[in-house]
Amino acid sequence: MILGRADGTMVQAPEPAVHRSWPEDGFPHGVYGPIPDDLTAAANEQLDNFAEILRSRGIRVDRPESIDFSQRVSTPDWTQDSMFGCMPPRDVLITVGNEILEATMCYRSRWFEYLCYRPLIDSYYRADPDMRWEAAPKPRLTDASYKKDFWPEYESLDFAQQIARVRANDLVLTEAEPLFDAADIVRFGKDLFVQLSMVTNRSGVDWLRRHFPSHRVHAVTFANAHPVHIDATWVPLRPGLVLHCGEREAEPELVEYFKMNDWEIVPAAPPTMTWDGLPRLCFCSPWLSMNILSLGPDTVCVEASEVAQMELLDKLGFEVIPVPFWDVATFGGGLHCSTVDVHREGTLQDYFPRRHGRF
Ligand code: DAV
Repeated sequence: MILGRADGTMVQAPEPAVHRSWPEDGFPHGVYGPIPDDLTAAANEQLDNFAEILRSRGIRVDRPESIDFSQRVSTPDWTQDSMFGCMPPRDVLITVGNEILEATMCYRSRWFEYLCYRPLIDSYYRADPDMRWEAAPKPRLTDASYKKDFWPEYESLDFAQQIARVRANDLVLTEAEPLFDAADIVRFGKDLFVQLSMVTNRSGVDWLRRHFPSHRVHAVTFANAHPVHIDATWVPLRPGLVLHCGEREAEPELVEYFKMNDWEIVPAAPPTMTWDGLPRLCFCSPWLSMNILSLGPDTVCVEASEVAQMELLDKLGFEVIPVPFWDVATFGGGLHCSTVDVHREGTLQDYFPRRHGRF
């Protein structure tokens, strides 16, 4: 596995795709800078502890290299006043079969994030002559890739109006070029489900469909007003069992596709974490409670204070490994976000022999 690092992570400078505002913590909209040292140290302690837990299970754990994320970066098309960090490798990389693919990303602050992982990818590539190393087309990210003045308009809508926009994928990104984050993709063997979101557009899904011709690539949406990454919404547990954030309703056609292929859809337990209890400067939701890391069909890592979630998984027959992790949320996610599985045992399976509608 690759496991991220908290070092040097920034509240990133404003840019069209990102709206951050934490006035009570010293970061009102427009103010950017390093996340305070005490938060970084607490997150690194939990990350290091997680690394030890994984290693004690015989898993090799590799870590990326932080670079100076406070630096201004530019391409011929734009300049961005800061980068972000390298805690959530899941956003940037996906392993499919013998391939590691670098996602396009759509934040200018994350355009260069792949560099943190290049030393590792390079070492895997040299060690394994069968490995494929791919990078999706680097996007231009000019102003044409973003809807102008999106955020104030979108925030003025009510929930039902926002969900209608989510279902239509009429969000901050335009279709000027393919854009996706790797964490909007979830693998179920031959089927790859890709969430259309604030960071993934239809052109991105189309690119993935053409890139993985031996897989079935499906665009999906959920009733989440701020969709960013699918891994706190629709989480495979083992063949035939998927964990669903019930608050974020799935499309009926997706539900039917799973049911007719004999999958059981289990609603996740309500999080123990509350919106008010989230750590400072956190841009994720309490549903990181279901952002679990699967070590295999019988074993899952779950955040240690998410008792209801652990009990649910225990009842479903899993060995549950509790891992304290909420201090990491500020840096971009939970146990799944912070990891990328580089190598797993097993072969490609088709878990969905029956077709339904567009699936
Ligand atoms: O609250 O749904 C999920 C993961 C972010 N990387 C959320 C965020």
